[in-house]
Amino acid sequence: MLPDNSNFRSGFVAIIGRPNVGKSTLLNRLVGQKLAITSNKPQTTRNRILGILTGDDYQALFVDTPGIHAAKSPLNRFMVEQARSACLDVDLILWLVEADRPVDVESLVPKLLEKSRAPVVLVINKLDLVARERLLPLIDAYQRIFPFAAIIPLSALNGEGAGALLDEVLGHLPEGPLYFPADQVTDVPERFIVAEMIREQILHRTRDEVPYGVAVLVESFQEEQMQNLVVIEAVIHVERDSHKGIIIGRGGQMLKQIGQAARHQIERMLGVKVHLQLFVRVQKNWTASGRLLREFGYE
Ligand SMILES: Nc1nc2c(ncn2[C@@H]2O[C@H](COP(=O)(O)OP(=O)(O)OP(=O)(O)O)[C@@H](O)[C@H]2O)c(=O)[nH]1
Ligand SMILES: [Mg+2]
Repeated sequence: MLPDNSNFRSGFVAIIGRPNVGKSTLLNRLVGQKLAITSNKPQTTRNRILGILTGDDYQALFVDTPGIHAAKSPLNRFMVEQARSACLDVDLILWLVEADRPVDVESLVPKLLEKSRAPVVLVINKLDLVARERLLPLIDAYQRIFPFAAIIPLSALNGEGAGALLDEVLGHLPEGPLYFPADQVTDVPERFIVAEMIREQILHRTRDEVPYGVAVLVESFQEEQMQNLVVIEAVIHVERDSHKGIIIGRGGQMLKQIGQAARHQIERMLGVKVHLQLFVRVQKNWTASGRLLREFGYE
């Protein structure tokens, strides 16, 4: 007999908010696996990233997005457009804000929310950073600016409150099909996550304008099944000669550290040994070049 699927619920849930509020940390927490890279620098995420959570009677499709900000460069405009378009045609929007920041009256987010028909849950993240008594006035202030379906404080970092958010999300999913096989966690290719894991290590180790001018492309990905090994070659593209010097470091030390740390992450994800070779190339002003943006996957 076929299982009775009439009560199966599924739907898309966009995670939006300003840069650095913890959207990608939340996506990884909800899915229970590292799909999106995170860092303490704003504008870490550049693309939409789907995270799939499947239960016995539901499939929630979470969409992590780049932080919404006043974008000037073509790369930044691409990023904000990714977030904007993610809010269309979803069943629910999670607007993430930080518990340790005042209500941002200048925020571009409410304007975006007004255009969407989906209900909005306000998620007040980084609960671990504030005393409880600071929460009530914040909730009160947010309630004045938008009619939220719910307001949920949590810590994406330590997981406190994540269960309550999941319950709330499931309550908003309409009846729907299993969109993806139950064991699939994302729709982005492994190659993309590999490139992102390399970029993440650069974000963690560089500062000023260097991390913002980095793009990573995996040029080759060869599985050597006999040896249970994957051989990966990737190119780190930078905007200036001086940035190339910083990323390579004295005697190649910086590049070596980036490669080692990224390799550990990639091995964890793939479950096999990885041989990772990194190259650094200068592409002057690629963040403003339509052709290079397309080539690097930002179109
Ligand atoms: N203390 C604390 N830090 C958090 C929490 N959630 C995220 N962070 C930190 O906040 C920083 C930003 O997290 P991300 O998940 O990269 O933020 P994001 O919103 O995806 O940022 P963009 O991709 O740049 O828009 C990282 O240093 C995280 O470790 C939390 O609940 N508590
Ligand atoms: Mg992010």
